[in-house]
Amino acid sequence: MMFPVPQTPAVSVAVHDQVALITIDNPPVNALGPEVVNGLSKAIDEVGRDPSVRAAVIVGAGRTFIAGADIKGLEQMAWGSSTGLPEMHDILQRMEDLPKPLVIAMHGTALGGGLEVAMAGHYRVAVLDAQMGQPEVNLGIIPGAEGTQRLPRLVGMEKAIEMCVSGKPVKASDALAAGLIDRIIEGDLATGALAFAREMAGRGGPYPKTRDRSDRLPSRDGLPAILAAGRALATKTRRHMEAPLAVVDALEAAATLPFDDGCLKERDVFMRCVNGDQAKALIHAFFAERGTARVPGITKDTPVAKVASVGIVGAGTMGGGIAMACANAGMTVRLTDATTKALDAGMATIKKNYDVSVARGRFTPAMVEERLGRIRPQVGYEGFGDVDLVVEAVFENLALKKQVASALNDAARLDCLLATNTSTLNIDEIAAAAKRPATMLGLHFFSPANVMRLVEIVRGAATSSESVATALAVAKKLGKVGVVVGNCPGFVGNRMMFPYMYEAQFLVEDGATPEQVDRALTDFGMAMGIFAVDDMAGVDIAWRVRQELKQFSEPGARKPLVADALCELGRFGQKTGKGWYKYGDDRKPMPDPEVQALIERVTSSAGITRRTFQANEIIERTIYALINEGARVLDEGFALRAADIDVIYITGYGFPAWRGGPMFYADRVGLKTVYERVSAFHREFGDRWTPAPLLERLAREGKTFQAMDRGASELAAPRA
Ligand code: 3H9
Repeated sequence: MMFPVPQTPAVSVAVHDQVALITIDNPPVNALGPEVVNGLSKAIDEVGRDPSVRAAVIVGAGRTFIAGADIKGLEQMAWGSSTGLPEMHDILQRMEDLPKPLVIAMHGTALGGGLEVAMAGHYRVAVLDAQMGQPEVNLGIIPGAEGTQRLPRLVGMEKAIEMCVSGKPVKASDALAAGLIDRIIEGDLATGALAFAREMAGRGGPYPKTRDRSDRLPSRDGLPAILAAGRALATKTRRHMEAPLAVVDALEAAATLPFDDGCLKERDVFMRCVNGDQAKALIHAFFAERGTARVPGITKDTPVAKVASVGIVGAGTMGGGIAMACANAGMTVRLTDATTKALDAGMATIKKNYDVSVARGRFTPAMVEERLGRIRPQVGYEGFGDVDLVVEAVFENLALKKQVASALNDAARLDCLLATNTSTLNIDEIAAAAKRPATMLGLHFFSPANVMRLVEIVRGAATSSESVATALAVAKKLGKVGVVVGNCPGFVGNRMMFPYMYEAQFLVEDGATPEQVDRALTDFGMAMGIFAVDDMAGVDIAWRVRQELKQFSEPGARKPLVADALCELGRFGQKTGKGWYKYGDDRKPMPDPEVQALIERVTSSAGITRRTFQANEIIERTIYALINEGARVLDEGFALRAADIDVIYITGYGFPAWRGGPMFYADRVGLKTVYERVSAFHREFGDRWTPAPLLERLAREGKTFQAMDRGASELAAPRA
């Protein structure tokens, strides 16, 4: 992604009644690229030199104040193709040293380098819906423009640690309470900020320099406990990540070193982080997520239908979660189910989930009331002729889904987008029943649908570009990431999940324990181990699918024996209190000796020789199985880019973002190494490990998935 060459200067100065208004205009988000930095530097000089100017205000044009350093520049630094970011120390110091008041006026999101610029002003004002934060840790780096030295001076060390470790922005009202900003401006921001600047000039100097402050810094005695709590927070909440711990080292310097030395310390930590593997992976994940919106055949001119109202068919777990996601995004929802009983149960679950959000402080009771007010439970399709989108979320059964699709022919408007929430079924067969295939697609939400960010947008054979563009817009409106995928069994995520899950099960049959495999995976960074996931999803789901799959009926194909034995015992996972693990009231998985005995019994009667496994072998067998299938999906054209697969696995399957997703991870390991291990497993275990042709080709040519993405392909023809 390149920023367009600006038609107007990136930074301009206009004087209004003796107050200079410095405007930063670098679309889309006023990132601190070289033109902005140079322009800002010149503007500060100009304001300083002009005796007729009594004060100055800095604002951002367009949708936001500065949203941070240009992440493209950071990416180049991370990969060693650029030596550094623009030098900010001198500019920030000149801003603070201005003999006239400098007011920073913020709207939108003042993030990273944007907030760092703001903290070098004498005063900060913002509109009520502005947000400010230091999100650098989410990119694997730390603030690099003195933010770790100024932020604790303004808001105190504890708050600064919380903001820098979490990377989460604060709202203007919180920023005011914390001392980060001085005033909230109602009405026009620039007008209010100019008036505020005049007021401050009227009061006379000297004007407060953040770097000279120490009143909010902790005492030497109090510091160790605050830092220890900060490091504990980083270890607990940002597991395996280096930057959240590193940022505490830089923040510590604010309280122990003079300002300039603290800045040098920050620079050292910043350079260490930006040159590390995690920054490369997280920056890749950032652009990969935004890249999902680039779909062949969809341009800025592709018409996007307005979606303000939604009909949802099925008030079960998925339908209820989707209803909450839509209501949270301000849409009105008609939620229907076959019986009043099912509807009541669905609404009761929705209310219970909202109560949890209130208990956790995420929503106020008034917010919940408003959201609940948008969901109208009903039996039947009354009013479905008025909705803009229908999401069918009935039980995963093709005949039932076709029956609903056919009923929607009469109930929904012809231009209404029809979506089926399926995780495995053929979209085209369902679309044929709806008889309007151009406006029909799959929206594969992940459970809980009101929380999980991923939505696979499944494009059928006849789905129109307008429908896909509308689905992408809906995903964005819901605060989710929509990834367009092709129509193959399991689509992208679940299709890759099967070989990964089965390999884990074979490892257990070959001698590992479920807890050992899960531990290896969570140590690798997966949010959950695969056996804990299987227990949560229901061990019986794959059992039922497996009974239909051709793969296991082929002679010689290895069948997961223990999983079948568990299901035959009714150990379906969390819902039955027992699966691969046993569960108490707290739903925490506990190893179960009965499972161990079962594994030994089943494998011994099958004549399997068991042995011990090390964590690295567990990771290779599970994660390489995922990668090999990913390469196949990509080669067959069911995913547009390797990066899309990375986004799917990071946002939907708990793959660690700091490893960049499975395909990026494979690139980092080296595709030749991955291919050689896959080939060795193929020789040892047979056909299920047949190397994907794409993996073989890229390994032979010494290429990467990332390089391949640069010449992105079209989606494959959907399955017949
Ligand atoms: C930093 O500041 C380090 C400093 O300490 C060091 C200073 C020296 N750079 O997300 P969207 C692009 S680290 C380059 O879809 P939204 C984005 O790729 C930085 N590009 O919009 C997309 O391009 P395209 C700390 C950027 O409204 C377009 O803008 N800052 C940057 O949903 C729209 O983005 C951050 O980490 C950037 N900084 O959300 C903030 N930001 O259309 C990162 C965005 O071609 N950014 N783009 O695909 C965000 O969190 C969101 O983009 C934001 C807007 C909330 C700003």
